Amino acid sequence: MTTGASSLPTVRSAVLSLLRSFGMTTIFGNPGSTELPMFREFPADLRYVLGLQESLAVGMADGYAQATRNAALVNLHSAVGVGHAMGNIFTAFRNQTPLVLTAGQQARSILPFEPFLFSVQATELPKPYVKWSCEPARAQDVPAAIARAYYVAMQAPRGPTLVSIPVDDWDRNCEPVAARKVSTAVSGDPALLAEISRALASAERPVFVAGAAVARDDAWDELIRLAERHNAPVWASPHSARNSFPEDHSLFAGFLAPDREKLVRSLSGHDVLLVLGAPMFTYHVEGFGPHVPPGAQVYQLTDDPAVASWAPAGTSVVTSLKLGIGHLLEGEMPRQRPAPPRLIRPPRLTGSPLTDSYVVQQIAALRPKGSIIVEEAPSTRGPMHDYLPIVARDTFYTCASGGLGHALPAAVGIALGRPGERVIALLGDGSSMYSIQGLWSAAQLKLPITFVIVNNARYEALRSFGRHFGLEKTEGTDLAGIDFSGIARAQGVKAERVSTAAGLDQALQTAFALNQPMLIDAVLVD
Ligand SMILES: Cc1ncc(C[n+]2csc(CCOP(=O)(O)OP(=O)(O)O)c2C)c(N)n1
Ligand SMILES: [Mg+2]
Repeated sequence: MTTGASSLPTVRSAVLSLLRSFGMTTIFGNPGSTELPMFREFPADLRYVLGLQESLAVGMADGYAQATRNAALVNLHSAVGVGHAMGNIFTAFRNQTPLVLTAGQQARSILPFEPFLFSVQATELPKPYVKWSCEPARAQDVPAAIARAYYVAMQAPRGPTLVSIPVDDWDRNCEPVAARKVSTAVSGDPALLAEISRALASAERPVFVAGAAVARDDAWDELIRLAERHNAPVWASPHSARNSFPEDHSLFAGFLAPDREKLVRSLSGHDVLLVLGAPMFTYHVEGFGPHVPPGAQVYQLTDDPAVASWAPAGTSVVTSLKLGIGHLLEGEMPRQRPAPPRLIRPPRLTGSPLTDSYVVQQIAALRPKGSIIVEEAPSTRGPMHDYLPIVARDTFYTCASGGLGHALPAAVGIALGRPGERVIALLGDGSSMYSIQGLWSAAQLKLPITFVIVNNARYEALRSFGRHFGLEKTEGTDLAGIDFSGIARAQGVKAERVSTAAGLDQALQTAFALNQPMLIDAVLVD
């Protein structure tokens, strides 16, 4: 029964074999002394993707995990690495992206002496933005901790987990841990789902609001079928981080504002409101009065029990969206209803002067079919809704948190996760600077990403918020004097600065034909 220690695997080989079983063979990170033994004799079937700061490693892993619908592994360096990563850990938590984070810890025997790089409360540091964290009591327990971290990260609501690993653990021996099948889907209460089916069937004017969980759960086709069956307009939920319904579909109603009064106005006149895979609701500004149209029957399907618990109105069912919508598709057929009015799109622009609206209009016109937009250009989001409709499944990503510094590295991760597909990172000049060194990773990995900088030489979103709060002048919002082409070229990325419509069109065509990254610095008129 008992085998000699030498015939047992090392912690390292037990963890690597788990990673292979979980399909986590791409590892994102920024290494340090306390992690080096993790990758002694780094195996050829694994790939280490270097981020030039930990926030980049987490952002890339987030994009990769979302693109592949599997947890990604991120290797962080002790307390300082977790600290640098924290902004994008917060975003991954809000995005519900499954990540297994490992953080290096000093050797167990010197921990009483507060050594260099010691992480004092390693498991507390990333809370509350990890779902679970652990520093195993013994080296032998590290593989089981990694397995648990993976299963927890993958269970809805998905999100990051962290294992703190003392540096001397990797070369110890342990019992191997076998990967298991652990279910991640949750099937909602059939009686409640039947009640929603009946309410939908007898509604006069139902309306749907769709959020990111529809896309995360790959329920794109199911939602189209449900909307068509009920002739129900579909709104995108406020600040949705994914695309859940084709924006060129006759039933697409538009984007709900993250503002209570405006949102209720948009939904008024409907007798049944069904919120699918979104919180009810994400607000960005204070508002008052009812959260939902008075008198409407309100229902919500969500994969997140917390979101169900704080919804201000109606009946909430905790369920995987694919299963939940699938159930609703089996319900009674509704009565005949007239088609809702079609969304009216604004007229085409000429490009003189060069505005953010023209930039996104031309991206829409010239981009390869099926290309993926990764957005972090705050004041361009409105123009994007008007001029750059997202029409195919899984072709739009942004952060759900509001934290800048995510999209640039996420674009790198998405491009890695979806090889051969065109990725377009639409970035504000300010936003791009939070993680600009991700351009280096794109160049090294030769990824077909087009980075478009919407260069208005300012933090425009904050200027407009300043007006909302009645400020006469908003301090700290001027960004003049940044040479984005120079920054890109210095990191090995081809770049062009454009300030006319013709220059932009030409640069977009060049960039979309390239099988490597290119940055376009689109300088707008004031
Ligand atoms: C990490 C982080 N810091 C600060 C902010 C506040 N913030 C929101 S929008 C914005 C300006 C972004 O500027 P830019 O990318 O140039 O876009 P623009 O507003 O000009 O469209 C800032 C600083 C934030 N959201 N996240
Ligand atoms: Mg700007």
